[in-house]
Amino acid sequence: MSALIVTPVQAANLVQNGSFETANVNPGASFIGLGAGSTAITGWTVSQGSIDYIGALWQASNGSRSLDLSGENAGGIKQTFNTTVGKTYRVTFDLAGNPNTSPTIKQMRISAAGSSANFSFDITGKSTTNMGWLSKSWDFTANSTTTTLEFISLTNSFAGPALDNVSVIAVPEPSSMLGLLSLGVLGIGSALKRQS
Ligand SMILES: [Ca+2]
Repeated sequence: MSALIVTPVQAANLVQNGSFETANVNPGASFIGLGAGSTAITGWTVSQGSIDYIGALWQASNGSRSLDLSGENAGGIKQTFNTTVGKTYRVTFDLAGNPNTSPTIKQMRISAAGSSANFSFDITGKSTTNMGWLSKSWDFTANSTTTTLEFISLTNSFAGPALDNVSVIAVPEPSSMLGLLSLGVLGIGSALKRQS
């Protein structure tokens, strides 16, 4: 066989501070409420209402800090990063819900580049030490050289969807996937030729 070694390339996370670990405030063992316009969490802006920046109040999915997207009402958070027009990007994030208070079903919306999707989380059986974090993903196609990714709560209370561990990576284009596929076919073809 030919010595074609394909090294997996770790795609760069386009979002900074996606785990919400860095900020100029410290939620410590509890939490801190942040209102619309706040940029206290590095790289992120509170986009509407208010959110709670959660410290050791409950178990984060990654690191030691996470968010409740409903602070005193339905809040939101956003970040803008560079993108390539026409390219598809995959957002992954971890979703749970404030387990302390109703409603039982927490709802949120993710949006970028003019499209959006809704997600929900059921806190039944969950607690601050058993949050039940779920990994979610959603794809969008960029229509500008910069894209704003936003997560908003659709739960208008003080106990909403919990968010952590956000990343955005460029999805490999179909053409490059085809390229890899044809390389594989060529490899098999030449291997067969050598056998015969
Ligand atoms: Ca975190």
